[in-house]
Amino acid sequence: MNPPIRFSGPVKAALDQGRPVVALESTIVTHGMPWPQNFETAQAVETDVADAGATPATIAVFDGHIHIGLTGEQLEMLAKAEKVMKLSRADMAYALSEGKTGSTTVAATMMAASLAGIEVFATGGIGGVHQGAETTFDISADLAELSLTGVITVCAGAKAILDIPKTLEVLETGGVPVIGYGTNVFPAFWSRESTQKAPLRLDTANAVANLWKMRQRLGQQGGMLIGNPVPKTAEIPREEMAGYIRTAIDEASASGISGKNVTPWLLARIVELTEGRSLATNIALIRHNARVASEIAVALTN
Ligand code: PSU
Ligand code: MN
Repeated sequence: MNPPIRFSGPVKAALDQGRPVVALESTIVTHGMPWPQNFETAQAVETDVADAGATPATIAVFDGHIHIGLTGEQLEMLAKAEKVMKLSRADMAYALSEGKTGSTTVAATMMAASLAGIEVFATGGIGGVHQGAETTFDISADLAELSLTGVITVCAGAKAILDIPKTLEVLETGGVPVIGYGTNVFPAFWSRESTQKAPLRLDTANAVANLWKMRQRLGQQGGMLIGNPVPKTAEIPREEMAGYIRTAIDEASASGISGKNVTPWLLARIVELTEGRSLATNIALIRHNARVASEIAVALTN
């Protein structure tokens, strides 16, 4: 294989020397949060990773090349961009062969991280099975990617805009270990708890590293999902989110929002409905995930 990858200097040095690296996605920057919080958060997350002893590798596609580790200018360009592609497995190679620029979703970031030899990845929330998927068939490619690609993905669970029980079923079918990190309950992004149990539970970064190494001893190839609940001080309780989510989903279907636009549209609408509170929660949880992912990356090098 000969993928068109450009590494930043710090990421290249860390990988060459076997030091811990944490991959970070960029769709949260282009489609997940408004300016300027998207830019400030992307920078804060990189600092969080560095403070925890790992090298941050934010991933995006520029002019037909996968960039692993971005400059401040590249990050700012993405944060201000209005028309970059939101790339997933289905269109990653198209963006590269056509020389395009795009941000990477969980699925595309996992693909790129795996090609680059990065084993740990922090995001906010994964895509999943949408409510009403039995009629829309809207199931994020993130789930298939988790079953295919060998990257540990740290998230704050699945947003309650998704059908969480069906999302967990699809992950189980795909052979993806879903770990509650310090919790018995699968987290629901803005809220610490969903109505679902976490299928498995681990309490330390070392335990996650040991599980990962055991999967490698068994020759298992896919990813693992770590569900790390949002810190208590930043959470919005489930009962309170339920109303906002219902409103946003009803409006989206009435307006005919479909395909790739569904998740960004719902996230933006929920920021409005919560008068910005959901954004503050989103920022807190991604920073928390970055710290836990860094601890896991460090544990893997021990
Ligand atoms: N969750 C968030 N913010 C985001 C996303 C998820 O809180 O920006 C993004 C991620 O990049 C995820 C993508 O991979 O949305 C899922 O999109 P879709 O549902 O279209 O697969
Ligand atoms: Mn979708």
